[in-house]
Order: sequence, then structure tokens, then C-alpha cells
Amino acid sequence: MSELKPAARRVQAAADALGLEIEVLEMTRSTRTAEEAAAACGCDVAQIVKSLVFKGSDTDTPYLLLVSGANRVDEKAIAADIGEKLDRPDAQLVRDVTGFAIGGIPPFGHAERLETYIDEALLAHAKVWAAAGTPNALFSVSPEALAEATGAEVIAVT
Ligand code: 5CA
Repeated sequence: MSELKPAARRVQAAADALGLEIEVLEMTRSTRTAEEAAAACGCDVAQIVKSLVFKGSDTDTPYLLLVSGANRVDEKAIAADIGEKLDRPDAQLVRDVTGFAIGGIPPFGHAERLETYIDEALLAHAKVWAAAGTPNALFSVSPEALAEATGAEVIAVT
């Protein structure tokens, strides 16, 4: 625990503050992409939580989408759920609103509170794995507990 990098420690502290019982683990190999994360934790890529930031094209509101590693977001299909069209922000905006760099964006503990949606496909698994601040830190959690802790609305993303 005390050996966690500062960004990973921030995620553990945020989980603790939310009352979410998880343990951040630092892997010896890269977990930068969903495929690498699945290989590192020995799970299916569908069990990896991608924490993706989008930006509303009308309001510039940043939205966080927690998406199964097996799915690609259909931006047109989800616009109806969210209420506006979505753009993909650049890496700097993602860093500004989350406080973390791409490849390690966690699902909570961000620089600002983000309106959050979770892919219904993640709820099909007993356990999912999400990034924890760095490109080799992860934690496992039940998707229901993750949805509750993040206040996420369940949507279909594809
Ligand atoms: N640690 C892994 C598994 S949890 C991880 O963070 N995967 S991820 O999919 O959530 O993060 C990578 C995502 O960041 C990519 O799917 C892509 O949507 C986004 N991304 C990658 N490069 C950029 C970029 N230059 N600008 C904006 N978004 C980017």
C-alpha cells in the first residue's frame, strides 16, 4: 500500500472516502489499454472498465462513460440518453477534468465531479476491473457497487 505511486494512492483514498471497499493493486506489467489490463489481471476484456471522458457539443459539459472493454461507444445512439451530441475531447481536457493521464483514468476521484454513465454490459459480470490512476494500477469491484459509488446512470452504449 505505502508503495503505491501518488496517483494510485489518490484513487485508494477516494474509494475509502466513498465507502467503496476496494484495494488498488500495482501490476508489474502495463495496464494502459483494456487488452493489456485484461492480460495483466487474467480476466476477459469485457470485464475491464474503460473510463472515457466525452464533451457535450452544445454545452461543453464533460461526461464520464464507464464502458466495457469489449464495447465501442456509439456516440449517436447515446446522445438521446445524455441529451446532447458528444465530442471526443483532447488529452489535455481529459487531464484537466479528471486530474489523471489517459491510460490510468479511474472511474472516480476526479478533479471535478463528473456526470457519470455506466455501460449496462458491465453489469453482466460479478466482478470488473478499473484503472486506478496510473498505467499499471487496477482494482476489482462489483459493477453494482461501482455504479452506486459513482452515482452512475445505467445505459446501453452500443
Ligand atoms: N488502463 C486502461 C484499462 S482500464 C485504460 O485506461 N483504458 S481506457 O480505454 O479507459 O483508456 C484509453 C482511452 O483513452 C482510449 O480508449 C481512448 O478513448 C482514450 N484516448 C486515447 N488517446 C487519447 C487522446 N489523445 N485524446 C483523447 N482520448 C484519448
